[in-house]
Parts: sequence; structure tokens; C-alpha cells
Amino acid sequence: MNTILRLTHASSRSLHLFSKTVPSVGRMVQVFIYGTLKKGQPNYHHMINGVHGTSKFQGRGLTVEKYPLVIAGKYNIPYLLNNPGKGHRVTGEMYFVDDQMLQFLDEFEGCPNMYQRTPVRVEVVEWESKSSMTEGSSVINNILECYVYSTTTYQPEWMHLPYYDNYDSFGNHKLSYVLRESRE
Ligand code: PCA
Repeated sequence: MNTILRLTHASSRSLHLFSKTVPSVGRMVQVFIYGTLKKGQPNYHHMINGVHGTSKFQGRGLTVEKYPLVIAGKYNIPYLLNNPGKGHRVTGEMYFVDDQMLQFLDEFEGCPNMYQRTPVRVEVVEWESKSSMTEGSSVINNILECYVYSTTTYQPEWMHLPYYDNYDSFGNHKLSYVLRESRE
């Protein structure tokens, strides 16, 4: 009994020393972006604003599963409804983001009320040659697991809206996204 106690004490002490002396390497995670945060879309500038943290574009892909991607509400906001199997495989961009950027994105996306950040499987279709395919993540058969902002907290009638496979705020639908600063 005494021995066990001593060992436990010793190991917790060395763990403490370890965490004090070894600088922690920030956690980076993969996020799949399909809406207004994509390149060329109205909120992209947030992805590259260093004030929010770090993000690194990694490539493009499409969800392995089908999802209903709709444009809903009076501000024409894109939502990936978390109802896999319906709709289309959705196109988007993968980014490697640090904790600070992830926290910003969670707040920006009203997570967990408006959207929830959940894991999604993405098939890689285009990869930035500069970054390694396995960097910080496991890629098996071109399939990458990423976080995505999707929602289960949607109005049932949204399931009857048109489904898109590639969101574009400036598309033919004429449902251009209303920026936050322009909302009433
Ligand atoms: N922003 C997030 C979710 C929907 C949106 O407009 C994105 O671009 O993926």
C-alpha cells in the first residue's frame, strides 16, 4: 500500500515537472468548410485573419455521405442539416486550424445553438502539394475525418428547401447571404 502511494506521488510530481518544462505544442485540428467561410465567399476573410488564430488551407473535398445543404431564413444562411443520406455529397475546403481559430469559429458559428461542430468524413479531391496528407490527421484511402458545422436544431420545413451540392452566396438562386453587420 505504502509503495503504491509513493509511486503515485512520484509519478504525479514528475508529470507536473514535465508539463512545466516542456513547451506545449498547440493542438491543430482539421475543419471542413462548406459555406460562407470558403474562399471567395462573404466570410472568408475571417479564416485568414491572424487575430483569430492560425488556419492553413489544405485542399478541397466532398463529404462521403450525402447531406441536405440548404439556404434558410431571412438572412439566407447556408446550413448543412445533420440528416445524412438525404441531399447531395457536399463540396468544401479543408483547413488545419489551431485552438484559437477553432474557438473563434465556434463563437462565430453560434456553436452549439445554431450549429454544432461534429465529425464528418470527407473524400479528398484536391490537396495542397506543400502540406503532407497525413499531417496531424489520419488519411485512409483519401478519406479524411474533419470537423464540420452542421445542425440538428433546424426547423422541419427546411428539409423541403432546395438542396445544393456546392454553396455559392452569389449563385443563380439569388439568395445572397446577408452579412451580420447588415442585419436588422
Ligand atoms: N459557415 C460555415 C458553416 C456555414 C457557414 O456559412 C462554413 O462555411 O462551413
